[in-house]
Amino acid sequence: MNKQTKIIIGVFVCMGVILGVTVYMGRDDLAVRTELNNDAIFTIMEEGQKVREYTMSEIQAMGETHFKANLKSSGQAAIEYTYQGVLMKTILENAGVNFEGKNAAIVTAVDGYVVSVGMDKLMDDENVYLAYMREGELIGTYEEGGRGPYMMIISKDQFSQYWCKYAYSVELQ
Ligand SMILES: Nc1nc2c(c(=O)[nH]1)N[C@H]1C(S)=C(S)[C@@H](COP(=O)(O)O)O[C@H]1N2
Ligand SMILES: [Mo]
Repeated sequence: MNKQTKIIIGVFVCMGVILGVTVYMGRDDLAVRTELNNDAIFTIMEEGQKVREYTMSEIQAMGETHFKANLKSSGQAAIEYTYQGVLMKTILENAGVNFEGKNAAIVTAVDGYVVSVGMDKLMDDENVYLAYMREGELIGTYEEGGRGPYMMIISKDQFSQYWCKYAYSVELQ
């Protein structure tokens, strides 16, 4: 084997090792990301107290639906996306909170954004959802540059300013 052949083989071996390491690390990342998303907690409050905490698979099991909604970011045309999530009222009912005499659902986000959704909208069978997937992909955490892991969507709204990205809790008031 001459020197040139040895160098060429050496280069290929190095490339193979680098590729292997990259793929291995990428797979690790994906596992961690999937776990972080599934571990993502959504909290139900009542009278200022935590009453339930749900993981993504617990929420999913309550009755996942596909629905369409128009995302209208400022300065851009509306885009219709298909989302996956569960009706917000279903989650509240599952937690067993009291709906009587309540006027609105208050949804709170990690960036301090707070949205109030009136009972008429909340009780609609096809309007207010807690979503975690868009076009078949996880919405993603704030840290990942996503809009979730949970996002409250008012699908019948023409504009999306009253949606709540990075939503972490809900309470009836
Ligand atoms: N937590 C949180 N939710 C939010 C906002 C926000 O700043 N923080 N902005 C609102 C606005 S103005 C819009 S248009 C939609 C979509 O925001 P995006 O354009 O950043 O996707 O999210 C809404 N929900
Ligand atoms: Mo907006």
